[in-house]
Amino acid sequence: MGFHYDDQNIFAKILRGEIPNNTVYESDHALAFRDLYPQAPTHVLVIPKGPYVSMDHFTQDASEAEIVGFMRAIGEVCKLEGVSDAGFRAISNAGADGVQEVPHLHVHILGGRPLGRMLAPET
Ligand code: DGP
Repeated sequence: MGFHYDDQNIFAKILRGEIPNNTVYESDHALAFRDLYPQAPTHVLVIPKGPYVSMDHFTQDASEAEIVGFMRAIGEVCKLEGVSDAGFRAISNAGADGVQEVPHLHVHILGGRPLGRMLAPET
């Protein structure tokens, strides 16, 4: 399967500075900012700066430097947000079944309260 990246997605616009964001952390390869609709006291989105749709796209096509930079950014965000002791959840939704809304890879870092079970029961 080929991956198609739409450079008009909202996170591409954030990366280009066309839309404001509440930045938590930035490096050469990653940007982390607060989710507009937080679902927990800590709800940060970590995105790579490159044009990758999803985790599978990124881990198949990104360079080692991009992958290392992105994963390190997740660690930095956990440290900055102080969630390591109590715990947190990292989620990356992909595609239709994953209910991904924004087609630029992002990892949600959620914490600051007990988060319940990983998945809601099937409805
Ligand atoms: P997902 O369903 O995994 O694709 O989650 C997309 C998240 O992006 C969702 O939690 C809401 C957030 N979001 C959507 N638009 C914006 C925006 O313009 N700014 C910020 N900071 N977050 C956004």
